[in-house]
Amino acid sequence: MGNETVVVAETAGSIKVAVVVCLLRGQNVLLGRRRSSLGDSTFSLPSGHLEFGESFEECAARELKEETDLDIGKIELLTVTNNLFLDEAKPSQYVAVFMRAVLADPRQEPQNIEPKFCDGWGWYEWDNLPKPLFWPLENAVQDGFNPFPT
Ligand code: 8DG
Ligand code: MG
Repeated sequence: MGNETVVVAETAGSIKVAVVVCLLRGQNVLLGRRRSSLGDSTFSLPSGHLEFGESFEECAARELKEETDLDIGKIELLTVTNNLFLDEAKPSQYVAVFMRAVLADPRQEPQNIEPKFCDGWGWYEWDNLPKPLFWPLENAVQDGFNPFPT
């Protein structure tokens, strides 16, 4: 019994918080094709890990800047999802905090700052999203998630 507890503790992964940015411009949302051990080649929203002391808004602005060089204007909290990645060498669980944001300057275009992690950024219509989507995003869409104001 005691040994089992130790095994579980060693193999169980960590729980992390990811902030996911739904950057909206008109009817479009910003997506990029991932280069990652998690969801390689799938389309996902810009996202990253919450750092100690950060607000969700600060994290979203920082991650977007680091990955696209874009600057956020208005930003608000949308929803959270709970995602288990069990197929990895080290299983992990992500609490994904979805934020909705618009650009400070709508004329600004995304740059692919981290080409090792992303093939490039593009604007896509919500009703015509590219495939395949990163599975946590696909799940959210299947559950009726829509970042556009109603
Ligand atoms: P960082 O180390 O630079 O902070 O993070 P990152 O390297 O930019 O991480 P990321 O993979 O871009 O995003 C963090 C994680 O967020 C990702 O590995 C899995 C998790 N995640 C979810 N749901 C979603 C989602 O819907 N979209 C995206 N992009 N990531 C998500 O749990
Ligand atoms: Mg990222």
